[in-house]
This record gives sequence, structure tokens and C-alpha cells, in this order.
Amino acid sequence: MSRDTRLASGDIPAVVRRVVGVQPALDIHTHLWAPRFNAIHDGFLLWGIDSLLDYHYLHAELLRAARGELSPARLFAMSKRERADTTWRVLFRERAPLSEACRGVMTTLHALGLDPTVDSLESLRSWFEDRDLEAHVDHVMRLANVERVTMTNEVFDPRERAAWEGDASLGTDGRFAPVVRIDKLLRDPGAASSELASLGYTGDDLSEQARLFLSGWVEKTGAVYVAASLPPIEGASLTGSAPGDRVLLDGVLPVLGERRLPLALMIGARRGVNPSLRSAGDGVGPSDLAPLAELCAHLEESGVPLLTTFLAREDQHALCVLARKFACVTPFGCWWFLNTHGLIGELTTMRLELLGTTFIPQHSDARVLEQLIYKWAHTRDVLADVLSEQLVRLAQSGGQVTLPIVEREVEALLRGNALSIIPYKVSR
Ligand code: FIX
Ligand code: ZN
Repeated sequence: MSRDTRLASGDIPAVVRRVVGVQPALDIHTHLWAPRFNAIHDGFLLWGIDSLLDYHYLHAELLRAARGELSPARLFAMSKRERADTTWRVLFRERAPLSEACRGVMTTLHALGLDPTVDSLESLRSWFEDRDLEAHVDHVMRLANVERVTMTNEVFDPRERAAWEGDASLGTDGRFAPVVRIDKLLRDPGAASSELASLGYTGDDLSEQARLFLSGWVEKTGAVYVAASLPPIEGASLTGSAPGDRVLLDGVLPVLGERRLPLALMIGARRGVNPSLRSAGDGVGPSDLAPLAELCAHLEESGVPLLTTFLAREDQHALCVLARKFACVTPFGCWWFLNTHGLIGELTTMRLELLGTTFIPQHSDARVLEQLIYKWAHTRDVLADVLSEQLVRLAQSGGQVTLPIVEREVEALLRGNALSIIPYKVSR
């Protein structure tokens, strides 16, 4: 059968699943760092079974399952090892690990050829202790079929700045693309201005300080985009006259426009809903997208592409509609509480039906290296189902569905769309 033969509807799902499986992905947002950061401080790139279990998603689930036995204060008074042992016992041995985050650990261990049903973690710890990190990174990325990972380099974090000031080569690991992350600039402009002044970035206003600071850090890191996570947009403006609003337009966009870099906004995280849970204590809130539409008009004018996603499920539909109004907007990912089997399916179906394949279906948000394996395996599983359904419908409407067409659409979703927006230096 030639490659251009139309596929029978019954054959489409198997072909799509295979193509989705073999297509390398560009992971456009993670909290991973290149291994060389760990030569400076081993708390950058997290990896291994204790880190996999000491994950804030699992902290929240453990505190629910062990309610009455365990308080947040007691949990965080434990050592990382004790937290991992307790998590394993309560969530994986005393209960079926059915949540996305629990099943993810099972998928990951199984893919690494390890037994995810052991009672004690000791054998798993020994296996990870024997791994050479550099080779392990390559092995994990191969298993996840991820071509490149994108970091989150928080330049308002003194530890991050010190690392880069100590080793200018940190951005040259071809597997890990740098990103300059600037939450404080947009979430707390007053504090950001004082901090920038203390770092020697003086200037007439916050926008000028921001231009100087951002230009320097984009240059130093070789960042492929500039990102911020914002609270729910509630009546606030993103283009108003208040200093914090002007800094996006007058401080950030000029730097991005000059360097032809995208902006990434992740919107809707309500930080510290329950502070006692630390990173697990953040929640979600709905947004008014009108201010984002105003910003998009400016972005269209300045030629700065916007990668954006929302944390509230109900905002994702409004985002698809916004993306139909402004071609500079590319919705991405099933973020955080939306990264579950069911919701990945719902969001991806909605996006395909409203946007065709002009979006980026997923990012991993991995905080621990080996999470790449499950985050992408679970996504590919759902993406294959959803894309097959749409392609079967296309075939039944008389459309042409061939292997090259399936390969073209899958490549766009997992790699090409990101590559057309983010200036990754790629080998091919
Ligand atoms: O703002 C972000 O980048 C969020 O992804 C994180 O703050 C969050 O803790 C996370 O890792 C969710 O997956
Ligand atoms: Zn994140």
C-alpha cells in the first residue's frame, strides 16, 4: 500500500497512535534545569524516587488520605525520605494509586523497568543511586520521546541569578532551553522596582528598570521566551495606566519586540489559598478575558506572539474564542489541575474543533526529571484517541486521511507549532 493511500476509517486509530508515539515533542514549559546546574547546587534538577514522591501534587493528596493522622506541619517537619516513605505507604500501598499524579509515578517506574508494587522503597532508591545523571537525562528524554525541555529561570530568585553569574555556560545544554520568568515584575511591581533599584537598575520608572533588567537577562541566558504566571484577571487591566500595568506594555514588550521573542502568560493561579500546604497550597480562580483581548491588540501591532493558558477549566473555552480573534495567540497545555486524562481529552477535543491544529496541546510542567515519562505518555494516550476520532470523522465526511497527512498534523501539534513561535536552535 503506498503512503498516499487513503486510510480506511477502521485503520486510522492504530496509525494515529503509532505516529503520536514516535513523534518527538518539544516540551515548552517545565521546572527542570540542565544537569550542570547541579554542580552549583543539587537542588536545581530534581530526580529519583524520593523527589518523585515528594511532589506537591502528592503532598495535597497524602494530607487528604491521611487526614487525622498527618498535619501539614508534621509532614513538612519530616525529612524528604520520611515524606517519600509515608507517601508511598499511604497512597500507593494502602490505597489504589488512581489519581493522575499517583498513576504517573506507576507509569514512570514501569517504563524504567522497575517494580511499582514493592512495599519498601529501598530497592528503587538503590537503582536510582547507581544512575549517572547525564546518561539518565538522555535515557529519560528518550523514553518520554521529548526532543527538548524548556526551563523556568526565575531571574527574581537570587539563587538563580547567582548560578548564572557563576557559570555563563548554563544555557548551552542543547536539551534544556532557557526561559526568563518574571512573575514578581507583574504581580508585585512595587517590590520589583525596589529590588531592581537595589540591583543597580535605576531609571525614571519601573518600565525603564524592567527594560534594562530584562535585556540583560535575556542576553545572559539566551532565553527563548519570557514568561509570567498571573493571578486570575478580575477587573484588572493589563494595559492600564498603573505602573504595574504599564510595565508589560512599556517595559517587557519593547524587549520582546526588539529580540523577536514570544511572551508566555499562564493565568489563573491563586497563590497561597492554604499557605500551610506550601507549594501544594495554591488554588485556581476564573478570569475576565477582556483585559487580555486589549493586550492582544497591542501584541498584534508589535508582532510579539503570545503563548498562553489558563488554570480555570471554564476559561479555556473563552481562550479558544480569543485565539480565533487574534492569530498571535497560541493556547497551550493542560495546566496543573487540568492535566488529567479526562480534562486533556475535553480540552484537546474543544481546541481541535475550534482551532484545527493551530495550538500546542501539552507541556509537562515537570518538576522532577522522570515526570517527563508519565506526563508525555499519558498525554499521548489521550491525544491519539482524540485525534483519531476527529480524523475518522474527516474520513467519513469524504476527507483525505493518509499516513503523510497524519504525520504532518501530529508533527505540528507536538513540535512544529512550538518551533514556529519559539526560536529554539534545533539540530534539524
Ligand atoms: O506557575 C507555574 O509555573 C506553575 O506551573 C507552578 O507554580 C505549579 O506549582 C506547578 O508546578 C504546576 O504544575
Ligand atoms: Zn509551571
